[in-house]
Amino acid sequence: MENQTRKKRVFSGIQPSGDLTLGSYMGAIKNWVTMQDEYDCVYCIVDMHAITVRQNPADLRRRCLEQLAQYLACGLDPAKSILFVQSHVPQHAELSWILGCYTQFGELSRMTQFKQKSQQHADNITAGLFTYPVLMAADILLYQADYVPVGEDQRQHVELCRDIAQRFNGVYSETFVLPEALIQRVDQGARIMSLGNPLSKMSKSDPDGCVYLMDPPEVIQRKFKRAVTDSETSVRYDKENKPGVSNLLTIYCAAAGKSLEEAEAEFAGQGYGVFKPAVGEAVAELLRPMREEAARMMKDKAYLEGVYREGAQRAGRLAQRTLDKVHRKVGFVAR
Ligand code: ATP
Ligand code: LTN
Repeated sequence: MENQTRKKRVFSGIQPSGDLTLGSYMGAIKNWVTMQDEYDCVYCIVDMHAITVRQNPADLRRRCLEQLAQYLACGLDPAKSILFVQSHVPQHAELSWILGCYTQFGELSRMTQFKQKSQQHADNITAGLFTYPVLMAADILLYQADYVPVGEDQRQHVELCRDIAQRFNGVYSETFVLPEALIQRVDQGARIMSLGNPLSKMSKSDPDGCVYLMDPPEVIQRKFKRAVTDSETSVRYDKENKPGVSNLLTIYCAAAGKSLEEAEAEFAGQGYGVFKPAVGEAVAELLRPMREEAARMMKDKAYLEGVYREGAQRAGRLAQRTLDKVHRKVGFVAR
């Protein structure tokens, strides 16, 4: 009965490893907001994932709170969804240990993000960085999530999570729901590229080429005017030969709610001198209300505390149910 009436569950999270970017908004958060009405959503600030690379403690603490304010300003609503901080719910770490015993070394070695991050942080390749995807699997499986809305870069981690869940279910019996990654359409921001280097992903830990949700309009305009394009003049989508312009078109479409055809028609015959400021303007207008609302929220620390405390309590109850089940299955003595 419970299963028939239960809404599908959604889980996702973002690391407070830097300020939120236009990439994380278009690739993930925008989807999270619209899913709230139809699904039972759980959204997390994954601070335990953030420490897989070295963080300054004061910055990490500040960014966690700012990220919550920005989640709320983007339209995540604590009356509809559970919003919480990962380290406040210890079941994540507990399940992660157990799942690590059902994950192969070889599987983790193949993860693209691990390979990239261990190159970027060659002097500090920790066990945490290596087992990062196991903790992510625990995040998702604790809540029996059906869907995981993420950007394209996270598809591989969700696939691994499914494999781990399937393996565990196979060894014991049906324990975990098998989650599915939900990825935006490409022209709506599945993968926003850096403005400085359109061949690499816009990433919050790489400030060059990043637009932050909290950037004021003049900064946004400056960043778009400087965006790398090509030596032609025509505004058309061609990812192979015109990666910079194609990325700007994607951003424009996602920000202004237009299709690629509409956008190409709008800028037909116009050069980049018209196109780039128009993209900047669309993005500045999209972000303006969020920036203002987040700044207001940051002044009300008591409200933010109330939101994350209540979120942790609700999340903890759901998580414990799954963890109890897992303890029984693996053969731990009941406490
Ligand atoms: P870091 O630089 O610390 O790795 P990041 O900027 O890549 O961080 P994440 O915290 O890894 O951001 O990602 C948050 C969410 O936003 C994830 O679902 C991710 O897939 C998505 N996302 C991040 N960057 C982009 C992007 N450039 N385009 C589309 N989606 C993105
Ligand atoms: N690995 C993700 C962040 C993340 C996540 C999750 C996303 C941690 N746990 C659970 C979805 C579901 C990233 O780097 N963006």
